[in-house]
Amino acid sequence: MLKLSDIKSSEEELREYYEQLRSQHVSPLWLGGGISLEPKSKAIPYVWHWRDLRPQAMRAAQLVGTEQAERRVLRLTNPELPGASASNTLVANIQIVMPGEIARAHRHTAAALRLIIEGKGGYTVVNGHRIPMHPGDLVLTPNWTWHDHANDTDAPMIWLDGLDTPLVRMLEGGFYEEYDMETQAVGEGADPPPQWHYPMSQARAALERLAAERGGSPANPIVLDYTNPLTGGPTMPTIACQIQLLRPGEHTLAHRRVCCANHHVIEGSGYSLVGGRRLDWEEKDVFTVPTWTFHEHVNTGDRPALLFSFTDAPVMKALELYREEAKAR
Ligand code: GTQ
Repeated sequence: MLKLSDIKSSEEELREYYEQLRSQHVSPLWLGGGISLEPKSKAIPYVWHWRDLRPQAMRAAQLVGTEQAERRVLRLTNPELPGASASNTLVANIQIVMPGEIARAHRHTAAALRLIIEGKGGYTVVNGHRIPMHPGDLVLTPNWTWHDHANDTDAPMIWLDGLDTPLVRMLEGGFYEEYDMETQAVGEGADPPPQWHYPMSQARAALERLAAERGGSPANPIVLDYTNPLTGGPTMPTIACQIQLLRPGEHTLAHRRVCCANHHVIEGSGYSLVGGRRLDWEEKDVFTVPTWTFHEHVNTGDRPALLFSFTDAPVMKALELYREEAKAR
């Protein structure tokens, strides 16, 4: 019988063997590339400032029409991600539609959300329903819903797009289809379906109610999940949305979760400590928190700060990969 101690191979033998394996498209696991001890994102914590983004969005509107650009969108690209997305599985993009413009109708299996940043109220048509878009509103166009955007006001409409395109690409599950007309016909009268429209006025009222009940303690953050009223679950199967109110001076406890998160500052100013980096933010900035990275938020202003965020937590939970933990103090 062959004993372990009898196994002796020369460097030359090994080199030859590995070379053969390579040519046969086979790889020995013992050389690495196996299982990690814990999640470690390639993405880094990063903030994009509105003072930089807004002028570039306006410039895009001067340079490129919505006939040329099916979607006039600027992608926020994490400095360490080659795939040009803000975070590992989710993009965070800025889209601009100028007065009188439309973004023509299409659908895709990637799910999308819009958090309205600026404008006087254009609209998105989702499967024939007209959904209004006011600053702070959350508008959803889930997997395979037809959607076109329009601006019938006299001011630019700018919003944050969140999509799961990197995830769908990785899963190789992407389909896309153009509508046979530029825009969808809109049904009359009916209220927008509530599972696609989460008005800012409701979110604000709910947060203020919660803040009044809770008073002030760091262990009791004022944070709400947006829930789909038809299912009671997260907004979409792949993307969860939250809104958090930070009281003036509030400094949240550091914690980390297995999910990537993109944040948008609806209002207020402060900073977040994310994996040892300090991200200073002001109104309308966007910042990204990679998976399994400790983070804490600080409101340095003299009024409440409102943070919107979207994450891939529903995916992690469905696959039983989700964990969270507070930082030991
Ligand atoms: O509005 O349909 O940011 O299809 C990227 C792809 C937005 C959209 C994006 C899209 C859209």
